Amino acid sequence: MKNPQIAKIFNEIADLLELKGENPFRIRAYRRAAMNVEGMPKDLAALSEEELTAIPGIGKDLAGKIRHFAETGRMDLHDELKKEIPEGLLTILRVPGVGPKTARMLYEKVNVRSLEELEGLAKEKKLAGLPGIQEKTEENILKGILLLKRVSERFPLGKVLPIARDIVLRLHEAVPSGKYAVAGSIRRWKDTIQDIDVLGTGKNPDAIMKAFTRLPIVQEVLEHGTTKSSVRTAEGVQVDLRVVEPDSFGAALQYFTGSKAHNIKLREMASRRGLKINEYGIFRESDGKKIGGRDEGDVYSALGLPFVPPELREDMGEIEAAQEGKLPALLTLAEIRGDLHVHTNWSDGSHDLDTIVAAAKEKGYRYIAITDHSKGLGVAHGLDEKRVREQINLIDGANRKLKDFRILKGTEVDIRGDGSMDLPDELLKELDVVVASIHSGFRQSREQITMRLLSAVRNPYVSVIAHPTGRLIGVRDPYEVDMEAVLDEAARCGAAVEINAYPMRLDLNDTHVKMAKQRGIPIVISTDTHIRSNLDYMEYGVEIARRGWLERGDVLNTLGVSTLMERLQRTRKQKRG
Ligand code: DGT
Ligand code: CA
Ligand code: ZN
Repeated sequence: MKNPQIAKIFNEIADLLELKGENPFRIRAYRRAAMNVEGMPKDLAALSEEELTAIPGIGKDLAGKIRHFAETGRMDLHDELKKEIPEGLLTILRVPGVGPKTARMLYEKVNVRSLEELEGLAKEKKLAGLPGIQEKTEENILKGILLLKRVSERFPLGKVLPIARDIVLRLHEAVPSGKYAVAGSIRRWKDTIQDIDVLGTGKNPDAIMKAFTRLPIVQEVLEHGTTKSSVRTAEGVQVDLRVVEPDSFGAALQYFTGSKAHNIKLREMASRRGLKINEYGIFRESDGKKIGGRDEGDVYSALGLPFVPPELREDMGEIEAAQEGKLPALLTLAEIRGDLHVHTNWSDGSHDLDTIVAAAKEKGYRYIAITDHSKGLGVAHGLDEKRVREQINLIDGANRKLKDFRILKGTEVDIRGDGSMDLPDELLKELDVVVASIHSGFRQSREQITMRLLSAVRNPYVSVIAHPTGRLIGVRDPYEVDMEAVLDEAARCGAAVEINAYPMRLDLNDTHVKMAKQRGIPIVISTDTHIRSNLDYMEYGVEIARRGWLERGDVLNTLGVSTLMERLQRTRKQKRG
């Protein structure tokens, strides 16, 4: 379906013409065409010129342009205008309070070509005094830029998932007869989220809508309707609630879970089978009869497919796999037997050994690895050789008193700037699990960082590379690293890589997880717990694993403790050659 694409291009043409100061009638014609095209139920690309000109606002000229676009994927006028006018000016147009005249003036007088340049000049107070710009205007431009940035910001999953769950819980409390679900990218467990999509159904939609707009988290009601309402929370997250008929709930849940790409492909499959799928249900095209939509599974069964788990719905091969009966048996949280990256108050954790062990036992785990930081990490009270040995003794003693639970002796050894390990091999050798990671020198060159990670991978006693890219979502970008080289070497050596489940990290990410799986690299999912409640983050790690198509057999901490220990020892032998 090319309609939204065509609408967007028409709108951009209008913007660009406006920036050029062109004839207002011509500009309006493009805007009107964009609007009409967007709302067309039929695919424009499939229409003849005659059928196109029947659409209000589409004359011979625009019809020709649409045909040309359908055939070539290009629209010449759009391309020409984009060559003439810097792309960044289009963004500036989106700043509340900056119209095309101002944008053009800024470009001509002070050569502003991007949002960043505009922000810089406004901050330095270099705009006031330009034609039509007073001090106040300058302030408003800055405010507008902030707003625009906030709107285009994506939130870390860990920030919005708890909000989304809270909303569903409170809706249940307010209108218990209703049914509610979180949809959108949250349900697919994407690591960053644009907005929260919630779905509801029930006998009393008005009551549900009312309850929603009065939730305590609501700071601003953006829209209050009978089928859709939108609010903004104090954190600046937008939440949309859609209320649908009960017999459309499944179809709507499928539709609003996305991803868009996944849905588009399903709809194409449906139309080849003479079916139409939308957010209201599944319909036979021949007579318009509704054949399903109450349950989400209806959508997949109508297409002869097994249910596709939301985490896979990215049009990354899941539909083909479903057709061939080759969907993975995705890992589940219940299959996790232990946590291999846990801190205590020996370094920067909050609890003593006994407390964290008790918390892990409560979760039903059979083992945890204590992996406190090594001495190089002074800020975290990293352990030197002497203290590591003391901790080893403590753990040996504790293990003697434990039944059906094992504390694995470990460390999170710092990978130093030169690629050496922060603790000597003789000591690492005595530990069950050695987790290695980078905590400094994030700005080193790609070559240097890759070299450091490679040297950790090759170290005969390093079991796992922890948080391999160092990113903190929304805070710190990943360091520059040749991940393929690191993973290739991990595959060769048998070293494992970590999915760090800490919500700000989620590192490896889904894409890297797939790359690791393709290479047959064992994966460990760990929480990097510093305080006992962090143990619950395992869920996030498992979900990233699921987005990376992992099955139980791909993940080391699904193993029982003796098998796990054998695997770790075998890797050490393999590495020593
Ligand atoms: P986000 O919000 O950017 O984190 O990602 P999503 O996937 O939640 O995207 P969103 O909120 O725009 O839309 C929610 C779902 O609704 C999306 O995954 C699929 C469906 N959807 C929204 N807009 C369209 C559309 O124009 N076409 C189709 N086919 N599906 C759409
Ligand atoms: Ca969304
Ligand atoms: Zn750690």
